[in-house]
Amino acid sequence: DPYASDPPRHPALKINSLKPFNAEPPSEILSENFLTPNAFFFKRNHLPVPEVDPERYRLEISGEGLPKAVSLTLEDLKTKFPKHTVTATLQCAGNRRSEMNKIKQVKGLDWGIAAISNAQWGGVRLREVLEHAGYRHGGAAQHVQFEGLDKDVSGTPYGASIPLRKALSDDGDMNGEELPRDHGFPLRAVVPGTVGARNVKWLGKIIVSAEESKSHWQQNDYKGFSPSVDWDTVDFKSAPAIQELPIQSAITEPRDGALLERSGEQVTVRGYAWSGGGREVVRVDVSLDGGKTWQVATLRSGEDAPPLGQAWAWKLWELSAPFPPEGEQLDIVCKAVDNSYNMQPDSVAPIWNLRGVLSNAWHRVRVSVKI
Ligand code: MTE
Ligand code: MO
Repeated sequence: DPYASDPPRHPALKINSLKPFNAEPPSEILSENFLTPNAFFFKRNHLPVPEVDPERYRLEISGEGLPKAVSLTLEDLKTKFPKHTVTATLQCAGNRRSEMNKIKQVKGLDWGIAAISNAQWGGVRLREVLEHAGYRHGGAAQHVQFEGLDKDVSGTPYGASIPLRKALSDDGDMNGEELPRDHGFPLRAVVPGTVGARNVKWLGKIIVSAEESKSHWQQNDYKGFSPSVDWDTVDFKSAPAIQELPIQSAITEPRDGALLERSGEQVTVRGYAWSGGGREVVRVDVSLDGGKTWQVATLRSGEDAPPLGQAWAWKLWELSAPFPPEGEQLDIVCKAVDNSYNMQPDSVAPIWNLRGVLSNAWHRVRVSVKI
């Protein structure tokens, strides 16, 4: 069993697939912590978790614009470069796929609303590593390809790439703890504002290139299509690889189907909101009546206001309001707005796509109210 040496995991995680291991935390955990504790951070593995000996680990860097291939040890990375930290939210392209599945079957893991988490990552800047390796601008280089140390049965590693100009940072710790095995020990690429899939874990190779990664996940997966495209007509070459993700928000509390006590109290709704590409969430609207009337939620960001275009971390939000005077049901809805005034679409069907990615419609939960 190639998965026999996978690490132990927290029993509270909701498992979507055991081998490879894919799991999300209970949604309340997300809104309880600005920084998601590592044990609860969602886990998305395509392959077995590799066992990497930190003593023998090497990061190999090569390609376009580099005078020669360079190989760095963990010690090199820790001693030759300044340490940087960045708080960045990671979201899988397939977060909330289960809502698309309800419209029409899609292919992929049936994620709920918690294939998203937030961490403070500590490590070295990719740009500084490339400069150390002697990278010179001006050639044909357009992309930075990443290769993981996790391999399928044919020996093909997980791979992805990002545009060269996005090449910002890669990292060695997570929330101040050693990077856990599930999250890429000993080194992963952290690409703030960019879809989870490009944040390559167990990073073994960096290749500066005129071309995108040739990997299956860059070329024939993680792309968006029209609702009219099906598996007979899909042409993966016709769509760009997902990099930045669209504006997103969801309700973490109460849960769909919950029973709330009226007892003269207020109803409290909590959730998360985040946008890709460093765009900052500036507002979250919440409705208790299915979208007829709206109230503005309070945003709780864990940090000082980020510089323009560098809002990498999510915002948690909360709305406390009196129960509507009548009714035994609340139809709670949320939608977020980012600083480009991008907003979420109101329903799932018009954004449905065969891979179930980019699922960011208004999030709705229906709860019962006990008189
Ligand atoms: N990197 C490697 N080497 N192998 C993988 O399977 N999965 C990707 C990305 N990096 C993956 C990888 C995907 S699709 C996502 S969403 C994120 O890692 C998940 O990161 P996490 O498990 O730390 O939450
Ligand atoms: Mo993902």
